[in-house]
Amino acid sequence: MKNLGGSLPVENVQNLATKNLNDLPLRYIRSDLQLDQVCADDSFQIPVVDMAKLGEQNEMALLHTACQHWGFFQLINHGIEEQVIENMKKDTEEFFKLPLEEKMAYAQIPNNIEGYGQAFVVSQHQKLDWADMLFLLPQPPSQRDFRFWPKFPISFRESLDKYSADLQKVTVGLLRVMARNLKVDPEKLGRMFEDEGVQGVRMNYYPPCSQANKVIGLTPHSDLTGLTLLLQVNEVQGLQIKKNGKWVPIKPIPGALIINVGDIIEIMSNGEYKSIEHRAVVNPEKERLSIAAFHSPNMNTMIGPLEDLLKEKKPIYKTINHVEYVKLVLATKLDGKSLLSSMKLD
Ligand SMILES: O=C(O)CCC(=O)C(=O)O
Repeated sequence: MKNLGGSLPVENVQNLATKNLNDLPLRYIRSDLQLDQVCADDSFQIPVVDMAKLGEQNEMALLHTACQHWGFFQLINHGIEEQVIENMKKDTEEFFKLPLEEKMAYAQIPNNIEGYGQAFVVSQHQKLDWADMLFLLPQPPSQRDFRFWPKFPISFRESLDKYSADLQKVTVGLLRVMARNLKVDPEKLGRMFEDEGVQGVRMNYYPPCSQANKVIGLTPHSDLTGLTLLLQVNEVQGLQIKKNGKWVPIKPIPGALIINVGDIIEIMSNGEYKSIEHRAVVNPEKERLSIAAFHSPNMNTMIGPLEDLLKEKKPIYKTINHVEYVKLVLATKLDGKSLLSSMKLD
């Protein structure tokens, strides 16, 4: 993942938020977004899938429809020990509490996607998100770049190592069931994500903002990778997903992981599964933290519809190699589903 592109350095938002400015810098004012089109129906929620029951037909069918119609679901009984999750949450919170100078020791550098800063900034004029993040690539372990891995809190590296490996297993387990639902070879799909599969972990810190209704924590986007496993770190909600033209606020179930289909799985499933736009809004009084783990197949995998699916249907997406795909991702401003459109065949 080195030398394929990076993000431009921008002001630290956590620091900016402490200044309590009356006039926010213009780059954060998001008059370009419709921040208010939020679904008012509280009962409208994403499906809940029980991983312990995925051997049963009913639960498999629930997973299938969740991927087809929502692109999002909450996963309960995923089998990751509570302590592993708690350690990861605690160490992420501790990292963002460090003084700015200490965090800046892990700042992004040119032409590299890892590190502390803001992702997907490709121009000096681009609007910015009200958040900072730390992005690391824990999988495959041979590719780890420890320059960006915090040394403090002292347990951070061990916590991430364990959390990352456990998430990878859950991902592969889910993909095998998805493959059976799609009637493609589960072993083949599983191995693409298991053998040298790529995992990026993004720890998000959204500071409070007194003018929260004018800014956005994370620009609307669909995930450019395969499958995302998201963990809500503290009690403050903020994730919203787009459904029927409205933004639906997600209420995380304690202990559950929020899973979403990314662009690569939409492409591999030849459009059967949907990679859905989502965004994060900011709270006026409280900070919010989340940890998103993005899973992609290994770098030798061709990104395109799975061969098994093309026996009966025509491809609706192009096939390109993974390195080209990553280059395309890094040259693109995070913007709705623009990358997926550029992968569409006419
Ligand atoms: O903070 C959230 O809930 C969403 C995070 C997310 O979508 C991302 O990091 O890509």
